[in-house]
Amino acid sequence: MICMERETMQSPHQTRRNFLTGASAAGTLLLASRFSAAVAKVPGGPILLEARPGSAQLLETVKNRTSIWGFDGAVPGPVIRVKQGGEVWVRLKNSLPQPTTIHWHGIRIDNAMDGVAGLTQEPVPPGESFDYRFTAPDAGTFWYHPHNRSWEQVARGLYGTLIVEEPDAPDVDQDIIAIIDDWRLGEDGAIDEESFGSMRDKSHLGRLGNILSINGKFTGEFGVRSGERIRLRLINTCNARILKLRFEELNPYVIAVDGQPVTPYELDHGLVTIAPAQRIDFLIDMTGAAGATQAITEVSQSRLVAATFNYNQLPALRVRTSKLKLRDNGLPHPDISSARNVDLIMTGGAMGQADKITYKGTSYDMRQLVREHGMVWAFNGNAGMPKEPLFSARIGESIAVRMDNDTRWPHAMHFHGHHFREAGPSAPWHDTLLMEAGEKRTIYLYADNPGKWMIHCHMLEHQAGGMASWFEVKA
Ligand SMILES: [Cu+2]
Repeated sequence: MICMERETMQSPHQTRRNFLTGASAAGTLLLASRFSAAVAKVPGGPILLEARPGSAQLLETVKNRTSIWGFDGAVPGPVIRVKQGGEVWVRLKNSLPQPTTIHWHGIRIDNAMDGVAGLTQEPVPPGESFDYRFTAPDAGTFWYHPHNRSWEQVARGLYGTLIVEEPDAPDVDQDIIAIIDDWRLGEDGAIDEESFGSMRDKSHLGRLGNILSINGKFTGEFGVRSGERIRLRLINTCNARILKLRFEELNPYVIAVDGQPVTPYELDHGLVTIAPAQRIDFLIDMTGAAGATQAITEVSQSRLVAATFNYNQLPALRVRTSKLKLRDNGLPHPDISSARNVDLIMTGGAMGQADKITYKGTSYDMRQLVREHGMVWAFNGNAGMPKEPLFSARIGESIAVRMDNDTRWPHAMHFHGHHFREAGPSAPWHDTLLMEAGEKRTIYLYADNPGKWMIHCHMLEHQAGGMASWFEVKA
């Protein structure tokens, strides 16, 4: 039994004033197409992506730009687009002061290209390069980020969007990406580096920021015309914050979850929850009047404007009446009736019950483990990447993972290389599933991608604090 003071949603750095500073709506008009620099490409060769220091204007009221790490020095990094079934070829150059990798989140990828340091590749040392080359089987919204010290590297701004385009482009007027992140900044705009990897963050809710950003800016403003149909791709790149967004006066349809199409549905009271690493694609018919403004607010902490849609003065277009359903990616379904059961029991964390936890083959009581190794969570009684996989599957085997969140905290469970679903005819595919405190959920996975695949909590401090394992799919 470990007792720590319960984390409130307010960290010491997280005053309301600070938070509001980051969310004021006044700002320059940004069009979707201007969000990201074009990718640098060698003709007939790879896209060049350099992980390096840069800066971003994250605070509206402070002149200081924030020193960040970003792909091509920017946050977010360049948008990478590829046609479904097409090849992504990226040459990562590491100009950071520490080793790094790129993980292509949600892509059912060739194992050697999955970018997990220590499992699928050695991390790329400073000054060196690594080629990622793979095909993207599923159309949808994905993202990329390092998988080495991700609790620090993602928090410093290393991430970007990977869009796999449908062969027949959906009939929309604008395709808007909204990457939402939170940052822990000081009054001068500098990233709070002292608290990286702090035991308090690890054992509680993870590193929550005091500033929101949308597409690397303190405000997201989108110009629209009345009657337009918009595809909005929301991506949560926060280390740990579960975003709760409310669409004010907007009527969005969810059309995809974690990159995979769903039968379109409306939001309940315009509210949506997006856990770290999750993506949701929306279809929105913009029915406001010319000159109007509509907003998306973030309500997990206080009511903050996350994005605004500013209607221009052009005459309204006729609003489309048709529903838009994206074409299914045709993922092979797990066989629920014959699936083999595997248990995944999460324990630990502040106020968690855990008798003994094994770490690198040695058994510890929890206080000792925290003190000596900074580990505080376990899957099936084991903290950190174990030598043996959580399970081993044959290709073509269906696995039922019975997840039991026996902790006082939520977790965003991510499986690599595969999508999975719960039972039920309309259960969506996921690559990341939010498990509330005390919740039990069974997910079904069809093992069809050979290799060693990580399973972890995508609250990156929880991952660093022990919530990491792997499974193997054997040919
Ligand atoms: Cu977690």
